[in-house]
Amino acid sequence: MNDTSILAQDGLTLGKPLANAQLRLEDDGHLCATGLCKSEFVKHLLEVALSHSDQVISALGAQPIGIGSAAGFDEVVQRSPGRWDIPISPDKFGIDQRDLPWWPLITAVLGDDAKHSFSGVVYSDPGSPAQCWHIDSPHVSADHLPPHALNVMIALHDVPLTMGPTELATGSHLLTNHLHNSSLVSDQLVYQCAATTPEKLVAGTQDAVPRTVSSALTAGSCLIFDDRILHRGLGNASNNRRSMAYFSYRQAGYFENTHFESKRSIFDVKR
Ligand SMILES: O=C(O)CCC(=O)C(=O)O
Repeated sequence: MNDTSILAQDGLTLGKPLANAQLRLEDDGHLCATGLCKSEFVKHLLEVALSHSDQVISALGAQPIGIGSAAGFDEVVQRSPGRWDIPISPDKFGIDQRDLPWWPLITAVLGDDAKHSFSGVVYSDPGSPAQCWHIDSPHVSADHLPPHALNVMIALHDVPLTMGPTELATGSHLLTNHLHNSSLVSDQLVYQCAATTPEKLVAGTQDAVPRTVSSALTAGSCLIFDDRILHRGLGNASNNRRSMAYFSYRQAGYFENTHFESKRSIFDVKR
């Protein structure tokens, strides 16, 4: 899969779209790059994601698994009921990250020495509920800094609203700073907590409640967002599994890991 010609439409590699994307990330904290990935590439990602997920879920078998990063395994985390996060490395996906269509944006924002931190597939079962609002990692300074981490979520098939795309609170990356706003608690922002809502971010201030957006996605479209933005996966009311691949990146000097905290493997009990 090192043939770059099948990876991307021109999208973010050209001057103006890249600059626009950077501005969107700064102001809104997210953007949707419609149809960024070519269909052969999406098909390849979906095949790897489905076959790897089947292996992991079958190896998990009847072992109990809770909700959240600390209650999961190295190979699988249940992010919310029926929403499964299965890490898959770029090697396993068979790709070189420098060839990926969003890489120019990642380096423009996080620096030329940006690092890959995680990748995989997050899929939601039919009937699974919406998540609680959350951020993926907390701010690191009371002053607003550029993002320390970015996520790219790729629709591996068309995702209509009934299938529950990701919902984002526009501009909320500017409002989730618990080091600046003492009414916010870092753990309540990162770990899904029903009390964390877009309204809560502006309670007692003159700021407007951030506008929430979720839209149907076509296969190959990418949601790219700041790790600090308030977001959630919506409920899957369809009869089909919803699969999104993801690639997460960090600044070279940023090491926190609230994403995969468990230190056990699904294979431990079988050894
Ligand atoms: O499933 C989604 O759309 C988002 C998942 C997510 O934000 C998470 O599990 O942290």
